[in-house]
Amino acid sequence: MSDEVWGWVRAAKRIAVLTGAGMSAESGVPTFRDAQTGLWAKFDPSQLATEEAFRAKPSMVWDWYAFRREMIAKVEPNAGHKALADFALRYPGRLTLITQNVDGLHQRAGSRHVLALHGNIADDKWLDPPKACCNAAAAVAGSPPYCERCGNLLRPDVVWFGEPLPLRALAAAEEAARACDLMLVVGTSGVVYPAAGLARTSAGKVVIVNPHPSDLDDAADAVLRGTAAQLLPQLLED
Ligand code: BV8
Repeated sequence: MSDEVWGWVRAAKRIAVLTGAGMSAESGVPTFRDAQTGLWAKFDPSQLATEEAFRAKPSMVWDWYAFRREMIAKVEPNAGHKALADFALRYPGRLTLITQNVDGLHQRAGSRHVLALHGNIADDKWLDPPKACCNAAAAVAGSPPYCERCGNLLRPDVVWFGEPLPLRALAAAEEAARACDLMLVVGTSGVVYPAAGLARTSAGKVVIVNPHPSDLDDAADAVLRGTAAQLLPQLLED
């Protein structure tokens, strides 16, 4: 661990952290771009994580999310997730955690007020604006479940490509980027926007934690070639 970066963390009053799928890799959640095991390896993201795909093939897309949900339910947060949660507990108000991940592992590690830019895979919502008859608890079981009266479908409460991010979370993330004096960018390839753009609008120094090159390396003041579970405990220890 470079002493210089370690010094930046010590000195930072406001730290913003942006995480991606690599944050959960050591918990056993395949990343999106990881060729061998990557969920996307068989499918182009735009094939599955879009409203069009869901309307065209609702059961295929629903089953893909059901598969991911089952896998995520079996894994545990790793030492990287825990180091971020512990740091925030030790230094209230000093760290803003922004994630692209829908797996909920930051929250399960004890992180609070997580800005989940792309939603949460564990939650459902109605595909079309719900009518008086649409009661999720009474939805007919199926792939996906649906409203018996009007046929409205339940869908995962995640942000699909081409859909806007949750406004409050995005605004809070942009504010955190503008106000930070250090941004840790952990486990992201930096190709999906507007999330990746936060690293380019960071007012603070940008430190990347990633074992491999990413699209944001050019925006970094330091690049740490290592993993989230290895490096975050070292970076955030007192
Ligand atoms: C929108 C939820 C507008 C669903 C996801 C500007 C330029 C270009 C394109 C665009 C642009 N602006 C918008 C776009 C279009 C699009 C986009 O970005 N396309 C990309 C593909 C080019 N963006 C959108 O569509 C966004 N919406 O723009 O709406 C709008 C506005 C108003 C009104 C209407 C519309 C919505 C984007 C969100 C899509 N949803 N997820 C689901 O999960 O099913 S994105 C999803 O993919 C993830 O959430 C994540 O964001 C992304 C995957 O990226 P990463 O997390 O970085 O993962 P990846 O596998 O790629 O990389 C892992 C990294 O970890 C690697 O670098 C690896 O080396 C590293 N690693 C591996 N192991 C470890 C590790 N690091 C540390 N430790 C380890 N152990």
